[in-house]
Amino acid sequence: MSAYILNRRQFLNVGLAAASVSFLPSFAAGESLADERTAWFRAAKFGMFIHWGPYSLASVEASWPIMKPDSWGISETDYRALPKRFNPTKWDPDHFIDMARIAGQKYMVFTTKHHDGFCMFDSSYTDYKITNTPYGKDIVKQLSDACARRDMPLGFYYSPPDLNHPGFRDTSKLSKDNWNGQPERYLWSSYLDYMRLQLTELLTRYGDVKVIWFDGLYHQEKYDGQRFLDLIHKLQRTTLVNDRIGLTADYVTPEQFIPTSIPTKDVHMRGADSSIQKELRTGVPPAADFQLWETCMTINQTWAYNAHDHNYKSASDLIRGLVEVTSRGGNFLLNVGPQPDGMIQPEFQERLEAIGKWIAVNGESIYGTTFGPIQGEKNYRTTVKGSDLYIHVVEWPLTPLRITDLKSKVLSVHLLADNQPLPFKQTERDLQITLPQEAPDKNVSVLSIRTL
Ligand code: FHN
Repeated sequence: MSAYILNRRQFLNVGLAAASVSFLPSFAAGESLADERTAWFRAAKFGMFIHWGPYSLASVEASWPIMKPDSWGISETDYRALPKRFNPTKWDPDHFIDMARIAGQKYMVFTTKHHDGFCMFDSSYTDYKITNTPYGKDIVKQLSDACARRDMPLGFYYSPPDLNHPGFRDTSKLSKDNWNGQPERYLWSSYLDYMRLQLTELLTRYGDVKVIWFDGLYHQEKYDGQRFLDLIHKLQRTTLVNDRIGLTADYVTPEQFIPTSIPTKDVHMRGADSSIQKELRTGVPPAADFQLWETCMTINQTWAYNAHDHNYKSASDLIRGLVEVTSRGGNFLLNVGPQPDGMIQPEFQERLEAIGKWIAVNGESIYGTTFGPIQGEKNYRTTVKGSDLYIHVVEWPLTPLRITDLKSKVLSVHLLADNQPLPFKQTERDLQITLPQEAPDKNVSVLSIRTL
């Protein structure tokens, strides 16, 4: 496989098939080409997605019950009546920040408005909002104030589809009939103006907004995304924008799947469309081709709180997912759907705590790293940070671990689990690391290889 010279410091990547690696004391691949705007995001790696609204009262998905009513067993009338009894008395934003910190999640993205159009913030442009519920307070303000006070980066999910706005669709009909929106109607421009006003509220009333996480669903060109990208940059230059308003902006967002190789700019990852995998290049791309990305994923199968959905991923699955994502240079946005009382369900808390325990030991191999120079190996993944290479062993081998064509001089190899140095032998051709019989971590055991 061919090697790529990245730039004057020659961060040499070699192809995956040889499973060889040669790297020089260097920077994270791609570092030199990304701007400082994304530096915090690229370092943070692991975030908390929060899907929350009155729909949590009914244990149904956000918005989809009125878009596809057959799947959810609640009428549009009943769904739209839910805000009348939404009163999350146990809601405490500090509890969510604590939970994110325990899990090792370094940023949060919160649903300010999902497709149903209900606003979890006190928008001046609609009555369909949190301050018109028994709860009565601006939940987005409470969360943004707490995040500012505790230095937790916060982004806002904002849905361009808005089933409640008469400019988005003919609201005399049921949502199931026209939930994709009706840009052909004369009222469409009034809806885009409404979006502009609400995005201005979100970017001027709630402090430092780290991300606007659009979720445009289909035919996103109808939203004139560039107009909103310009607005966001005018109001907060450093706010990152994802790829779901019809243009790529800062990063792409594979949903509920992890790309099998490192995403590159020539292959646009279309949100939930995992079929894109076949178009992905294999191997290690030149830094200039690397496409910043973030996989978003649920812990069970529902984005919103759903008491009937017990299809939980194990903590081990989620830790493995974090390793898979970061080994290809991505971020992992793991979702919680809070209960109607404002608490996080115990099954989610258990998993977040387990991930946090793993990260407490192995976090240096995740945070601030980027994709490793070895890709496609069966029993290990790699990340890199400066001149340190991390080997995430996912299947503990019986024989010594062998890495070929390592040009750099290895100074030390040790296990992150117990900081114990491991015996190794380096020749021109390869590096052989003698591993203990048993894997030190039942999930993923990590080696740190320090080089000259
Ligand atoms: O329809 C939404 C869904 O409810 C959820 O918000 C996900 C999260 O990325 N996005 C859309 C489905 O692709």
